[in-house]
Amino acid sequence: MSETIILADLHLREDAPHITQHLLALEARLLKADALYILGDFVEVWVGDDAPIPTHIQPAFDLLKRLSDAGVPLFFQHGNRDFMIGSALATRLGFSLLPDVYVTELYGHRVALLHGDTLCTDDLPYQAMRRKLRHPVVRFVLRHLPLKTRLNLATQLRERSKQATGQKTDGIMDVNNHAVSQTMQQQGVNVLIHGHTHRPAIHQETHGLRAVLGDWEKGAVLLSVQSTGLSLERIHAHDPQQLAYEPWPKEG
Ligand SMILES: [Mn+2]
Repeated sequence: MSETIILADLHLREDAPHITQHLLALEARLLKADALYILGDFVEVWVGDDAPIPTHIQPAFDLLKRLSDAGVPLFFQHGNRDFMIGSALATRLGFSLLPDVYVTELYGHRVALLHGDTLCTDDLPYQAMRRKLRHPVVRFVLRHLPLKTRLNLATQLRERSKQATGQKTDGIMDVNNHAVSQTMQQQGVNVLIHGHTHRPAIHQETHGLRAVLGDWEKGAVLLSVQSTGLSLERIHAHDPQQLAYEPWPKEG
């Protein structure tokens, strides 16, 4: 079986070695994949390619390097946690950095890939902060701050985000239906794949399918894209469980 594997939201971090293990357990399957796409928030925090990689997540990066060395095409999209991942790391590990919205053709079907935070338009304070942090001038300044300052800033931002998230309703933190329709129409696709919300599912939308990845707390969550359709799976201790399956929508 030929498949392209898509994942997101591992939130790899020093105090969660089990997540690194979920990824390492997938190595044999990933080596056989046509390509691997990571749709952001691969790591919980990233303050720059010059920062030391924590011991417990280093093996995850070593795995990416082994995959690219073996010739598996690797693609990476920024999430809100790891938007500081840069071309230095991309070169070191052998992955391509994709733009925030990326349209590609998989097995003859056009699909749009994105992290997903830009679809959560009901969360106005988040969107305002995102615009500030992603501004080219701000990013330039951030990149040139001393490592220690960047680490302190990252801790503060995470604390603020945790507090804010606790006060928001479920609906506000999910995608906005209008933003989904608009993105699918603008990109001319009937399949949209994203992460960020940690609500794994495949939805039937007005313009086609929306596949949502999940976090990795209870096992690896991946979308296997095949010539026949899309399979959303959770894999824990080598035991795969299919969460959802949909054939490709008819081209219309
Ligand atoms: Mn996210």
